[in-house]
Amino acid sequence: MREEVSSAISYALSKGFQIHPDAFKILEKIDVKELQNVIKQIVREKAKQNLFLINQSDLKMFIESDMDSTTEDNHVILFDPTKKVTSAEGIDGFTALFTDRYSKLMKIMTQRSQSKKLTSISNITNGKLGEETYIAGLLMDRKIERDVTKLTIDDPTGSIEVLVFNKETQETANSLLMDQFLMASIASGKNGGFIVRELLVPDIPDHITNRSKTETYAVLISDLHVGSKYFLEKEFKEFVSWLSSPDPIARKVRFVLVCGDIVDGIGIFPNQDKELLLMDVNEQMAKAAELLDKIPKHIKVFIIPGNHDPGRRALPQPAIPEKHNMHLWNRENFFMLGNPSLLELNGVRILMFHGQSLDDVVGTTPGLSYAQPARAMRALLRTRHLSPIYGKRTPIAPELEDFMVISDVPDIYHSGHIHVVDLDMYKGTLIVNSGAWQSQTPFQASVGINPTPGIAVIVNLATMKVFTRDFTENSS
Ligand code: D5M
Ligand code: FE
Ligand code: ZN
Repeated sequence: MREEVSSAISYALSKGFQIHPDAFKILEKIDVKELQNVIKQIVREKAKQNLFLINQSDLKMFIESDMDSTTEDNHVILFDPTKKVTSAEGIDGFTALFTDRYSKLMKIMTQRSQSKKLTSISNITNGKLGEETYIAGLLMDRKIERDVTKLTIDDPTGSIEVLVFNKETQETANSLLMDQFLMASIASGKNGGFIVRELLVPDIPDHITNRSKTETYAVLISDLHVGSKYFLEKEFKEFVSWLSSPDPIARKVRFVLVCGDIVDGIGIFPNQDKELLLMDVNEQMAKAAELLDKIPKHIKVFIIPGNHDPGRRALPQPAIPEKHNMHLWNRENFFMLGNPSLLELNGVRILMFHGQSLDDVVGTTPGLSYAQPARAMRALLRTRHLSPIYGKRTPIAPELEDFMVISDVPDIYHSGHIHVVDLDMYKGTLIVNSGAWQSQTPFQASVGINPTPGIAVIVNLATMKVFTRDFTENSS
């Protein structure tokens, strides 16, 4: 008998278990590297049920060839910025970025009937204002005064200031995000100036969600922060071992999506070292790899970076560079992608974006808070852009193309960063903020952020039914 097999058996016996003779034959077939883990899982699960015999059926599901082959696990990477980022320098770069943002969003807007009445801003400022005229551009400035909101809108031909008096339209105007695309119908005011009659944002259309043909589950997580004193290692290990457990849902998981902040990083904020357990980013990455490595091979793992991970900080971010995490890059079932990325899993389109810009959305929009990140994500979906606000907290690279425009409507829109699990369904798109595996840090306490760590979000891709599983001690 192989050494690994006998040590796994000894473990089970030491916990008071018996092993059915038929089970022995199967033990030999289980991947040696996973055997110890498999036995520990079974022991734990069965002990909970007061059953102390390991039989054939307990082990069968761990043999690769016995995996339910009807559970499809097709994936297509539709967009990954890693090889596309170039970063032109200086003003020229930002001009190109904003011009591309305008034209990509204009293309989306032309699907609206009102777009037939569009005219360029230079036409208006030159005095050619018809009966019903629409303009479209990016919101460059907003002044909210007592009974008027003033918007400055730019298109490639010029810039215009327009006035909003109508109370309802003012509400829309006041909730717009800076630098976002919008369309406005305008008329001449009696005392001069241009009065807004209607404001339109790109938004997503109501749509029927794509579904997987088989009952396949995707698990959405983010913000591990490995290396931080506050990383919940025990809970995360519980989660990873659940993936190879006999739980019937776990048996149908084929995808794990990790939405950034894998490690805590070094020098991300002042005095961070006081909160670190591992002081070297490569040590942090190695530790993360060691933990993630225990995810069984039949599960595909997609990883994007966040603002704490090594590599470029400005958006869009290329994948975490290979030199920091050889182990993850070298595994066949691991996919290291950039931020944002778009995937298709069994036909279901999933947009992954760490969510850095949510700080700016929450910070500049009245009524939004860190307690409900899905509402801030909904606001971004309506702008059809992942990070419109320029010049606040979120660093944006001067790319020649704006990769942050949401051109394709996703079935699932997944972010993290806020460390609070929150779910929402908007016009057929499932919005998921997948929380964190780091408990509240002193900084978060000081700004009143109450994280909900240790929870995984699980989606049945066949039905779009979504639920959470809590891996913290006081649960279950
Ligand atoms: O972000 C963790 C949480 O902390 C998330 O809710 C955003 C919030 N955060 C991050 N930086 C700031 C600043 N500078 N002010 C206010 N709130 C912030 P993480 O990316 O994991 O550090
Ligand atoms: Fe984070
Ligand atoms: Zn973050």
